[in-house]
Amino acid sequence: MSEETSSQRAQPLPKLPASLHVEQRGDVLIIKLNRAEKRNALNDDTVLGLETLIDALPKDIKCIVLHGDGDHFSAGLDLSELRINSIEDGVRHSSSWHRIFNKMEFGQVPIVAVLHGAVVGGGLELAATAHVRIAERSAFYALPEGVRGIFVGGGGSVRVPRLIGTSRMVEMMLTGHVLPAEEGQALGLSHYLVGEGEGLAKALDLAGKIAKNSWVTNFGIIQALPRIAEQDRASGYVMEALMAAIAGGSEEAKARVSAFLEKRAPKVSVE
Ligand code: 1HE
Repeated sequence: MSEETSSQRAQPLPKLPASLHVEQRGDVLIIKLNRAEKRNALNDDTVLGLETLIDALPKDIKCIVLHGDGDHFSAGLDLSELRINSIEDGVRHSSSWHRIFNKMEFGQVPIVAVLHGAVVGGGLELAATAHVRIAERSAFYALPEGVRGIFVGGGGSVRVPRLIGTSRMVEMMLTGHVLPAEEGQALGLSHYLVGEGEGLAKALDLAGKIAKNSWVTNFGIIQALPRIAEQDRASGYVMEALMAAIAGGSEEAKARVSAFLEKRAPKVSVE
C-alpha cells in the first residue's frame, strides 16, 4: 500500500457527518465510527452517512476497513432516536437500514471489520455486513432487542442466522445472552481473534492482500458466491461455471497464472 493520504486524492470523498471519520491509505479506505461518547450508537446521520460514502466510493478504493473509536465497536441503534409512531414509520426505518446494509454487503468492494467491546444489536447487524471480521479479545456480542421490547431491524434476522444458526440467535434474543469474543470466534461471528489493540493492524494487512486480488475475482466472491450458496444446486452450478469462465478468461488471470508457472509468483504457504 502506498502512503497516499486523503488530501492527495484526485476524487474527493463526500461530506460526511462527524460520527464518521474516513482516511484513505493507498487503495484501502478506513472508516471509523466516530461517536465514542455514545458508544458509537448508530443514529440516522451515521447510517445515512455510510450510504453516502458507499454510493460515492471512488474507483481507486479496493477494500474498506471498518472500525470503531473508543472502547466499543457499536452499541447498536441509537435508542434516543427510536420514534416509531406507526407501522409505516417502523417499516420505512427498518427498510432504510436494509437498503444501506445491502449496499455494504453487496457493494463493489470487500469490507473488513474490526470488532472490540460492544458489538450489540444494530452494531452486530452492521458487523454482519462485513466480509471479514476480526475480533479483539474485548469484543462481546448481544442482541438486547428482547430486553428493550423491540426487534432487530437492520437485517439481523437474515444475516446472523446465516453466521451462527437460527437457534443460537433465537436464544440470544430471548435471554439477552452475551457472548464473549472467544465464543463468538468459535461460533463464526469472527474469522480472526487477536489481542487488544491489534485488530486494525491485522485488518490493514488483510485489506492490503484483498486489494491486490483481481477485481473480477473479488466481485465473484462478494456478489456471486453468497447468491450461489442460497440457490438450488443446479442454478448454482450454472452461475459458478459462468463466473469461472469470466474470471478465468480475463487477461489478469492469464498474467497471474503465467507468473506462477514461470516461478515469479509466491506459492501457497502457511504463515
Ligand atoms: C446510547 C446507546 C444506544 C449507549 N443508544 N445511546 N443497544 C443497546 O441496548 C445497548 C445499550 N448500551 C449499553 O448497554 C451500554 O451503553 C454499553 C454496554 C454499550 C456501554 O456501556 P458503558 O458503561 O461504557 O456506557 P454508558 O454509560 O451506558 O453509555 C455512554 C453514553 O452512551 C450514555 O449517554 P450519556 O448521555 O448518559 O453519556 C448512553 O445513554 C449512550 N448510549 N448506548 C443511545 N444504543 C435497526 S434495529 C437495531 C436494534 C438495536 O440495535 S437494539 C440494541 C440497542
